[in-house]
Amino acid sequence: MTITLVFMMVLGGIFYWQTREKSEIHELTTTPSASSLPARLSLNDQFRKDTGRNYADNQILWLEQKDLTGDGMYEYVVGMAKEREAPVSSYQWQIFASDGVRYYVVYNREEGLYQAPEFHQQADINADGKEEVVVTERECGAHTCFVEVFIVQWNGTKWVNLAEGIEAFPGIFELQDENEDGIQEVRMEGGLISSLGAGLQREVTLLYAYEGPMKGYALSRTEKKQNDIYFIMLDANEALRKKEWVKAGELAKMVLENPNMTDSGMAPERSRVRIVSYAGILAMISVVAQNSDDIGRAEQIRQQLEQYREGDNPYVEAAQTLLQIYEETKDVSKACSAMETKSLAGGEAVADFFESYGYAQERMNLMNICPLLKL
Ligand SMILES: [Ca+2]
Ligand SMILES: [Ca+2]
Repeated sequence: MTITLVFMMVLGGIFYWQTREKSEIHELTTTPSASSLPARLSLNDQFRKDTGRNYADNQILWLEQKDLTGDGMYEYVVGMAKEREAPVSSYQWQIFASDGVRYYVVYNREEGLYQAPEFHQQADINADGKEEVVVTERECGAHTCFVEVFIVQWNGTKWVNLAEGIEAFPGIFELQDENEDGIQEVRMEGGLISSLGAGLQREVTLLYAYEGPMKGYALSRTEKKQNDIYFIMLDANEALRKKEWVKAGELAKMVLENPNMTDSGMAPERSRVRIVSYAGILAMISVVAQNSDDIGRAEQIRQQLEQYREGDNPYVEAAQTLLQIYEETKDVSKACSAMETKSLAGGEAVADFFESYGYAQERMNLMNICPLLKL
């Protein structure tokens, strides 16, 4: 790529010199006077002239000029470093519009801006015929940064942020047109706080779709990464609560078949045996919920759990209780409730999956060990 470019520049240079030697050399012998040249202001100079602002070049982080309102007059979008006051710098970004006489600020963001705002694009990203300005702000705490999204447009009456409330940590922001209908969706990837005290976490992707001028961009989907048995177990539990038996069964099976799957390596052996054997229980519930006669398959899973009868793990015993009550009553809710009562009999310390949880760690309420309606 670079080599091609250099080659083309060399070729262009040779061509220029040949042309210049043949025809242009005489015309260029006199230099036009500076006053006869049209004023060629840089964008920064034009901006300063139009707005009457005295921002120094090195204060201006980015500057864009475009007709965002469709009235034939261009607007300015500018990101600036405000006065740098030790030990923190502060920033600002603004939209300037003209009333035909002068330029004035129509949108201003400066409060709490201690990181440089990032300009992404100005285009009609939601295919409503209006231009949007896309900017992200970043706010950082001790361990993590939050990214806030601004998709600002002139809606004909006022300047509005269509992405009001879209914020994520650490927040990788992206626009994408997933279903190729010409309307861009907002994709935020994040979910991880980088401090040890935060505990086991997983990446989460939040997708926001455009839902018209009133609602703007709204959350349409959450994708949670499934790369650790702990989180897959939580998802299997949630699926059972929603009576999604097949999905729950598949997730629980994933844990049983990949008992060492961990993203962080943080789960100690004590936690691992608890997580896997509890997932076995969820698999058993899923089996009999789908087919009340399939006690044989449930028993197979229970036997498989015997290998996790270690230390004080209560879930192998609980699986046995579940199956025993189920065989007696043929009622999965009853069996599930009885199991919960038994595995929780000794309190949280008995049923907990981790000896300690991080402050940002997803957790299941221990009252939901039985994910079915309690009887
Ligand atoms: Ca305009
Ligand atoms: Ca638009």
